[in-house]
Amino acid sequence: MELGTTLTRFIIAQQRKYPGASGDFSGLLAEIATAGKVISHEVNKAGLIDILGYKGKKNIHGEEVQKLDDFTNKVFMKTLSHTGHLAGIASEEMDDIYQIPEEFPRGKYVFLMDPLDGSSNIDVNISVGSIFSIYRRKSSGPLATMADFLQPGRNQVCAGYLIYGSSTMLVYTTGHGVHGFTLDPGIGEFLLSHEAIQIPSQATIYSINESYASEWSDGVQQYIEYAKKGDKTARYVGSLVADFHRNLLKGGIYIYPGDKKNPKGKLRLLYEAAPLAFIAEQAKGRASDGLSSMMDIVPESLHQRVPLVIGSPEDVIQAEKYMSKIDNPS
Ligand code: AHM
Ligand code: MG
Repeated sequence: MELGTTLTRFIIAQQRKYPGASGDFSGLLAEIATAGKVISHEVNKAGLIDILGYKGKKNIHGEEVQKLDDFTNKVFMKTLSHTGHLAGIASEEMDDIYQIPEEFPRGKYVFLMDPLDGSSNIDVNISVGSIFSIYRRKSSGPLATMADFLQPGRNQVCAGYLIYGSSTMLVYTTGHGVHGFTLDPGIGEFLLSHEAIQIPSQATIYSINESYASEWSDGVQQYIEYAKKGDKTARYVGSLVADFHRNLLKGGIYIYPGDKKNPKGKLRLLYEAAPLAFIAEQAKGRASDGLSSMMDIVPESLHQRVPLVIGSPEDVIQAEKYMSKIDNPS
């Protein structure tokens, strides 16, 4: 479609193009976009938090100021609860499943999110993001069940992220390619800026926190040595959405491995790894935990952590070879 097309128009056109596609997403994506605008507006004022007050303090208007993690979580909950499309929500910021309140109709999907990924970077004006994932629920009773949420990434019907950077972008997939929209702050609309994104099959960037190198497995250590001896160069923001987004557009590999101290790594399967894996695969990239496809891992618990290797397919395959041959010889 023509660049500059609004998100709403694009979604309607996609629905017409794929007749089986559920119209439910129009409503949901529109509300996700609204939440993104509200959060973007708030994140852009982050430098004023000291001036306006921290959590527990009152701002100049005498209102309680929330931490941005809390704030973003609440924005999504409030914006999405009433849509009629969801039965429940799970979030990195909440211990348990949130059931859509009785006052609203309950729908056939569940929503999972990391409402503000990389939030430790916010004070120093580094890009942060929100990651989301949607599954069709398994159960049919009035309440969402844990089984509705503990589904392999392969079952996702939609995944995406918002990145609050030099501009705010919404990038999403419903299984028909990956599309990116940039917020035009002048008119308050997300406009199509990146249609059918495809990640380069191989690239020069590797992204990993090298300060943990002494804790890495031999396979990861040797892959990074190999990468450095070749033509690769390091780029690591320390904000997953920012690192992933750069690598998606320019090509590259992002690794957050398990290590001796934390065998499962740091990142969460359901809120971070699975949704980004869906996007990566739809952009012709690849994602795994080093051994198995990320999309096929069946979650055992809501906040489960998982090692993540994601990005340009040839680079990911190369890293997997090191990790499987050296760390798991059989
Ligand atoms: P968060 O969800 O608590 O923000 O943690 C996830 C973040 C990612 O954005 C980032 O890639 C990673 O933590 C950085 O971790 P580290 O400082 O260990 O490299
Ligand atoms: Mg996170």
